Amino acid sequence: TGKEKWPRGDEKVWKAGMRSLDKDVESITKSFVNHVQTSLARQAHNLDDLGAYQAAALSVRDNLLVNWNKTQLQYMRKSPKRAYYLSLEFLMGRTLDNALLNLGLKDEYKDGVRLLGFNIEDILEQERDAALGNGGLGRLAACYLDSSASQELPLWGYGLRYKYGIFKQLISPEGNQLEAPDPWLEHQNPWELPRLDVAYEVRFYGRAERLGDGSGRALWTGGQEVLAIAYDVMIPGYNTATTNNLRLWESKPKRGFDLNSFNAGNYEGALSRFVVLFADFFAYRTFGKELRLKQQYFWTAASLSDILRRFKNLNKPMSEFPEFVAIQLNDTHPTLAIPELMRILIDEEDLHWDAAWKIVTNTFFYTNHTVLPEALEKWSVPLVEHVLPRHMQIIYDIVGPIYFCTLIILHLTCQLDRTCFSSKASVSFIYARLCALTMIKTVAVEKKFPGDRERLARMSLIEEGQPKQVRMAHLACVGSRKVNGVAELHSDLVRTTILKDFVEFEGISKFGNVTNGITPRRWLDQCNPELSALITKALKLEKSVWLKDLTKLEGLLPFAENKAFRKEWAGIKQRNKERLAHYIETTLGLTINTKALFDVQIKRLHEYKRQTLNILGVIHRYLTLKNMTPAQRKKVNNRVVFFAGKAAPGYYIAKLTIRLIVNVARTINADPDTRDYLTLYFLPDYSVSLAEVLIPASDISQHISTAGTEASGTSNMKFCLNGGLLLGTVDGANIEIAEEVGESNVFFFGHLTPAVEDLRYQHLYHHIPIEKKCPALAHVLNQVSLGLFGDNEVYEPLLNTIRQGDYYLLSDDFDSYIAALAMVDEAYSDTEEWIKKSIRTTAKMGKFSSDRAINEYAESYWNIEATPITPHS
Ligand code: T68
Repeated sequence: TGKEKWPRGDEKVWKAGMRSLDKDVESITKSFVNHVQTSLARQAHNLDDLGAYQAAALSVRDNLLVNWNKTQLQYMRKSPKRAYYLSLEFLMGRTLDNALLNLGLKDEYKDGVRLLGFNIEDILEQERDAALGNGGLGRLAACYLDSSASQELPLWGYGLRYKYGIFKQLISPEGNQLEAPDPWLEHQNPWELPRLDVAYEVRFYGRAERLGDGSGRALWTGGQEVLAIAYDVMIPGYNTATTNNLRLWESKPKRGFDLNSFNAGNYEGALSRFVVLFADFFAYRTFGKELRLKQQYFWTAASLSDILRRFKNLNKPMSEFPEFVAIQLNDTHPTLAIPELMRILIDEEDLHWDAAWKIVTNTFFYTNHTVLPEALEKWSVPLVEHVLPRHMQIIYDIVGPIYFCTLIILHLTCQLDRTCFSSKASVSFIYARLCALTMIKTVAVEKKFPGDRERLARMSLIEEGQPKQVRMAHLACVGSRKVNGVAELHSDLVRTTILKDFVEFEGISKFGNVTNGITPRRWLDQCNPELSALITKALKLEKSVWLKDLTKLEGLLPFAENKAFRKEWAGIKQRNKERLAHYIETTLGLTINTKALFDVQIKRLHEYKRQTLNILGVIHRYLTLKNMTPAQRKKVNNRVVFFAGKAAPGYYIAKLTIRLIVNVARTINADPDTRDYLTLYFLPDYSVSLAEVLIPASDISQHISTAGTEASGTSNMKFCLNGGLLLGTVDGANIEIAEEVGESNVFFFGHLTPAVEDLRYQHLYHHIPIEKKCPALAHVLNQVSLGLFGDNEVYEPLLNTIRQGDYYLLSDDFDSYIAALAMVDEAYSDTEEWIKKSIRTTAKMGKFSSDRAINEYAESYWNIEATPITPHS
């Protein structure tokens, strides 16, 4: 407001000393050289590209910090309701180019570094990807950060500062995936700001004792305490001063550590093991489940402490917490935040259970990212009890009455298990609440559905078994204000399958949908600058206008009819193919035929994503080509097939699929009969940066999951935004993309979701041998079995997943898949028509901007508002 008292010293002297934003080449080169001299202690004669990257990054960071400070100060002064995005993964990729774009300083830096003897492209190439995630879920979080800052929304991200990103993927000569660590912080990370002053204590293990006064409060003592230290990453909005924050936690041993609680021999090992955090499932194998649980708690507890501290600065009563705070749970990974907030409110803030529960259930929002049963998170009760004894009590207090009711109904009341209810006080507390009918309406469940025992068991937060397990999706659901899936079909499946009972009980209005989105800044303007420039020229709009309102792309539709425009459009696709070919040539030494249709499937390796269907389709094409005369072959479209993606290190079948792809590639790329018409590449070590080169070069991309298994997919959106067409199943966001761009511009195939259950049943109980059911596929499988691609017998376990059981329905969809590929060939032969399809596709992708998605969350979920940052604060 400018009216507040200056905090200390002479305001004028302070203000004179403040840095302002760089705006011209001169101030940029000055800042660059200053950083070379002081931050890097180097000089012009010993500065290489890496050093130049560091200097450029540091000077850009200074600019980001100017806006970051302004933003945080204004948030503090205006105290708007804020949203917090809790995600265990943020797949940010590279930062420098995005920061330059968002600050509007790309040209100035390009010119500046040229004056100093560097090329901006070479400098940008020096940056390592920040790969703190596995796939779509982590990249979505990164897109949402970009969009929330660009839409001027007060949103912070909270995550973990892993010392290692997802493993680096190497491919052995036999075609096996090997995993190497990714120590991404090896060189200094200029994009983070250590906040050594922001630290919280987090406790594990120990004892939790109820106070026994019927209040439900408890004392949690002993165990191990570690410190969470904050590292802040600046998140600049595009074309706005808003610069939000991503706070990542690092763990540090607490001084004055309780040595008694520790086996001295284990001290070193146990501590350093906790400090080393991994992004991927690798962690399970190396460090075990306990580490993952500790990571989840460490991160949620530190984040909640931080959020509460900020709320307390407002001097508002605790009951108003949900009016100032919305917390989004990115999948179930941060679900421990629910019992943790209950613990803080009850044990530390002295609130009654009901008041605390009301706050909690008005604060949290839960996004589900999968309905695959095997992917739903569950934690063993004994493990949670060991690591987080107080939280286990609270979970039982949430579920207790459900559990009691179930037991009462089943006449098993006497079999109360000591491990569940460790003291008399616990039992009496739960019983008191049961009698008061104030628990999560469990008695009401019984009232509403009298005698429906199966329903009670299904809805319980605790799954019976050896050991018992906490169902995190149920906990996230009952503890949240709203729940959503990530595409229309997926949200429907959430409502009708995994959370059906909760929908019937709590009402449908709690269960919504927010279809995923992608940021057009990174996924069009940055990765495809030529196309972006052409669009700007055609639309006759400022780039900043359509990049922030992507529905403006519709203005491209008439240009599909313009021959000169189509030529420009196709020329850009061609140059993007050459750029990709150049990249592959320089990194892998392979020569790519750029006069071919580029067919791309890039995503995590998983059976449900059916990379196997794709590679079997490639083999089918190869066998067909082999059977043709040279004259016949000449009529066939040339095709280059690209795969990229990582398999979880312990996922045997997925790794075998990689091996098959690599060895099929070896054989067919060397075959003089066919290699002019069909080649195949597995590009190792898929990353955000590799995606940025691949996506703009693709003609067709494959999104071919078994119907009902891919929640949304987001790369499908990226390809279509860049004028690539989609070959896919009627699944996830493919459906909504087709609704937008028109079915005539999408190549759909395969069975639909409602058929899947029956088809699986048939495989199990009315098995038809594959030779009879799908001879074309049987032939392909036989050729692999016979050793056409070497490795006799090695692939049998993979092939047998199809021959027996065929859970992902490859034999049901193979024929229609091959037919769809043929339709692609036919369509591609009509070049002009193909380019029209490409233009129309891009034109209709406006819906899939993550700006749209984040605004839906802001309005319909979090109830937060844009808070523009005014220049003079
Ligand atoms: C993906 N999920 C969905 N999970 O598969 C994809 N899981 O359809 C969707 O588009 C995307 O989320 C965004 O909504 C994931 O990426 C994980 O990466 C993951 C990580 C750890 C544990 C479980």
